[in-house]
Amino acid sequence: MPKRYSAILLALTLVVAFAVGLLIEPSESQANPSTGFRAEYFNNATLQGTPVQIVTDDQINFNWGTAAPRPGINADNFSVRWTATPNFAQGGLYRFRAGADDGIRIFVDDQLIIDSFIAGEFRTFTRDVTLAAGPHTIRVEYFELGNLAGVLVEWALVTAAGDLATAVPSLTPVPAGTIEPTPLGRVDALGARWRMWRRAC
Ligand SMILES: [Ca+2]
Ligand SMILES: [Ca+2]
Repeated sequence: MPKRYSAILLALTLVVAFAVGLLIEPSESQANPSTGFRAEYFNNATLQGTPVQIVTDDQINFNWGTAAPRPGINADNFSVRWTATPNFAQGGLYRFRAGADDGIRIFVDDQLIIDSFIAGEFRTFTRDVTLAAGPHTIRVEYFELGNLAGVLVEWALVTAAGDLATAVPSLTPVPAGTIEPTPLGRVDALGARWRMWRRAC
């Protein structure tokens, strides 16, 4: 093939590759609904009774160590129910990822999609769910029995090309003065598992 045609072919290939690249560009994570999550905190591990506090959490991304999640909430034996109804602008396959110490279960439109509402060290879960465009209610129930506590939930659209949209929420800021110092080794242990998980996903 003459050199000139090779150059044109290469240029065309690059243009097409660029256009395809634009099409499969990861969409933004929806781990952070614009309205945040309604968060109900209970001073028992079973979501029983009236919540002690109802607040808005921007994200579900907490690494509490051995500290209490909020002033007035137990460091052990507490539970939280987060609810949000974000609008999914695009229908398709969504990948939900979660990690928790201790127990977690996640409902999408009242359908249980991740179920590990049992005591245990930090562990991770992934579940793919097909969602039509429009609002869907996400409900996350979590409990902490003792020792370390942390929870992370995020989801992202799996694109047509099979790529997973990047879903890396930043750490939710913790109000100053609400978290007591935590033994470093314990935090590091949870943090290391956290980082391993983030790399693995
Ligand atoms: Ca604890
Ligand atoms: Ca725990």
